[in-house]
Order: sequence, then structure tokens, then C-alpha cells
Amino acid sequence: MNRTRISETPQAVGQKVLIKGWAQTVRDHGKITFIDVRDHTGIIQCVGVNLTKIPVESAVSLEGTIVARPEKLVNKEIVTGTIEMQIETATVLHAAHEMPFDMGQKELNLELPTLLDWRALTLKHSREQAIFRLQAAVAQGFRESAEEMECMEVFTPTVAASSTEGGAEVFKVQYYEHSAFLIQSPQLYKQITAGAFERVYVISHVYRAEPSVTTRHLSEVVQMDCEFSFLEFPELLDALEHVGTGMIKYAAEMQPDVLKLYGIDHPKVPTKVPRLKLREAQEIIKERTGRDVTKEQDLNPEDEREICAWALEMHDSDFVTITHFPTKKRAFYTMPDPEDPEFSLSFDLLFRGIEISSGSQRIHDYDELVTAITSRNMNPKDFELYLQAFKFGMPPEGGFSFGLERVTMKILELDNVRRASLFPRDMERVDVRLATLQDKA
Ligand code: AMO
Repeated sequence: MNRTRISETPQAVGQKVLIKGWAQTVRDHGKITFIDVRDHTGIIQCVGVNLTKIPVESAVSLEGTIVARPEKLVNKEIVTGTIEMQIETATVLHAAHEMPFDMGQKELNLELPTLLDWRALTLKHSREQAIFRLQAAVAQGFRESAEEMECMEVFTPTVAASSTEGGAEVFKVQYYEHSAFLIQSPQLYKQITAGAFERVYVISHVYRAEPSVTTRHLSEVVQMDCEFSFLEFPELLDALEHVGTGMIKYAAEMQPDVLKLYGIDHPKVPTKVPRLKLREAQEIIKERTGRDVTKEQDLNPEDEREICAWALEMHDSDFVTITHFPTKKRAFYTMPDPEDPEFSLSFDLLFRGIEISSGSQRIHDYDELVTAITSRNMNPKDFELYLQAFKFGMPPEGGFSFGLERVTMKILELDNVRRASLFPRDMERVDVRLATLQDKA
């Protein structure tokens, strides 16, 4: 017999069907057993008589007849709420071990480390799964929006000869008898490929040796990047806002049930995202809070929240774009503003109180780029392949990058970015807690 998807069972009343899935809850009432079975399309209540014991979360294959439920037992919450399956044959494909905690609750009431320690199990919980359904829609929304901007997808390496974003947050790796780096960003490769293909996008894992544990930083991140030849400031901001708002709108529209489950409003997307220079944003923060941040080189998390509150109040927008960060605070490839080189043609997109994207127009002149590299105490020899691109017709260009986990986290207003990563890496964890590894060693 062919397998019927659980979402299709309401159309099969009176028919005998085969379903496969996991026994999400199992309730024994004497000889009668109720099992809620879940597959990737939905959940269905099944009823059996004299079944052998089925442990919760076991993988099962059930044959039986779909029947209409009596009116008073209809469950309006689920698609299959008008029917149930009367089990004729139950086969346990894999019997689950005993649960370490109750998986039957609507919300897993676990501390974050425990949630992650048991990831293979907790990912089976519908509320956890919802986060990653939304995340898949975010990545899809990014692809759609980048393609609307005529970008071509490219696939770039994660092991590189040089680091890009500066700072000490780089993982060195042994590469045969050489040393190499895990990329902090696909920056060099997206710029090189934009020099060849004009408009590119890339979804890449990147690695940051973050020295501290915060609720917004991971050591491994999925970045979603675009890079455009022949696009200059401020058209780059149009591209940034098109992709950023388009992606988030797409995800929310594709997964309204996930937003509902988390009790979150749909994002407020204005027709025009408000734009402020860093110094203008700092003046607004000073006026609103009395805190004088006007000499600071960047926005701190509190500032980001405040300027987003302003955007929401004044522009009914969950988004705000901040531009012109100090040149020395941005990566070497960032173009200084020709009108005021102390500041740069750089930008961040903020969403609901946090930076979700950074980007800039780039230095595209070979000599200027070499000077920028040396002025940061880096060696142009380490950037040989990258610099080659700037010898053979590199037009004015620029681009940006979104962090997939940060976007997911903020759409659902999660309290920690780790919740928006299937297998988060940080100082304290690679799959398992690192302290545990040391203990074992
Ligand atoms: P940046 O370093 O700002 O820019 O990174 C871009 C976006 O990636 C996400 N992100 C992170 N998310 C979680 N944990 C981290 N440790 C982390 N680091 C970054 C954020 C951030 O906005 N090459 C430039 C982009 C460019 O100019 O095109 C870059 O990497 O959402």
C-alpha cells in the first residue's frame, strides 16, 4: 500500500490508508490506546485496541481506516481535527529510548544548555521545528530577493589564505603543512566574482572566534551576501533595503503559522526605510535619552534598540538604515566618503532593535586598496588573488551581508541567537559542551 501523507488524510474518510511518522504522544486508556502521529505534513490522532506498548517518539508505520470524529470531539486547532485513524496494524519501525524529559508539553520548559545538549531530540518538538521552518523561508526569501536584483548564486570556499574582517576573531587551521584561515566572511570571493559576473549572491558558513559569550554572537554563522558591480552609494542602500525587507516579508508570509505560534506580529515594512547617518542617529538618541553618544564610533546594543524604537514611532517601520560609520572602524575594503574621508560609505540595516546586515561601497582602485591593506598592518602578498581582480577592470562596486540566525531570531523575537541555530557553536560548545570534552580527556 502507498503511504498517505498525514495532511491528505482528511480527504480519505472511509478509506484504508498507510501512514508513517513518529508517535508524538501515547495515551493508554485500558485496552484502548490513543497515539498522536506526526509526519512532516501534520499530525493525526490514531486509536488502537490491544496494541503492544509504543514508546513516545518511536518511528511507526500504521495501517487503518480514516473515520470522521463525532461533532463534540472535533479539534479545530489542527487540519486533521475532524477525523481520526482506527488502527488495524501497528508496526514499530524504531522504538525510542525513554524520554529524558516530557516532550508532550506545548513548550519545552528547558534551560538553553539542556535544550542544546539534547538537540537530536529537542528538534523533534513542534515549537523548535517552527523556528527552522521559518529559517528555511528566510533563506528562500533571500534567494528570491537577490535574484530579483539580478544576482547569480555562487559557491565560495570557507578555507582561505588570509583573513578579511580584521581583529583577532579568526580561526587558524592546519592546512597540510601550511596554515590557513576559516573565512570570517565570503568577502574576498564575492568581490572577485562580482568583478567577473557583475551581480552575485552567496550563502556561506563563516567563522568568528568570538572571545565572549553574548546572546547575539555565534562562532559559526550563516551569512547571506550580495555584491554588485556598477552599483554605488546610495543605490546600494536601495538594494540593501530591497533584499532585507523582501526577504523578511517573504518569510513571514510563507510561515504565518510560525509567527502565530510565537505570538509575533508581522514585520512592519514601510514604503521607504528611514535612513540616518551615524552622527544623526546619535543626535536623536541623545535627544531621546539624554545619553551623549555623539562621539562614539559605533552604536552599542542599547543605541540600536533606541534608534529602532524611534523608527517604529516616527516611521511605523521595523527597519532603519544607518550609514557613514567611521572609516577606521570598518574593514579595509570599505570606501572612505570622498566628501569626508574620516567617515565611510558604509551602512548597517537594523531590524527590531539589532543589526542584521552590514555592507559598503568598496575601494575599487588597486593602489588605494594596497594602501588600505598596508595601513592596517596587513601584507598585500596575503591578498594576491583578491588584488588580481583589481588589475583587470574592477568598476565601482559594493554589497552587504545578512546573518541568517540574527534575522530568524528577530523575526520571532527569540531571546538568544543560539535558539535560531540548529547546532550553535560558541566558546563553550561544539555539539557538546566543551568543558565536558575536557573532563573526558
Ligand atoms: P559583518 O561582520 O557586520 O560584515 O557581518 C554581517 C552580518 O553577519 C551577522 N554576524 C553575526 N551573527 C551572529 N554571530 C556573529 N558572531 C556574527 N558576525 C556577523 C550579522 C551581521 O550584520 N563582509 C562584511 C559584509 C559586507 O561588507 O558585505 C561582514 O562580514 O547579522
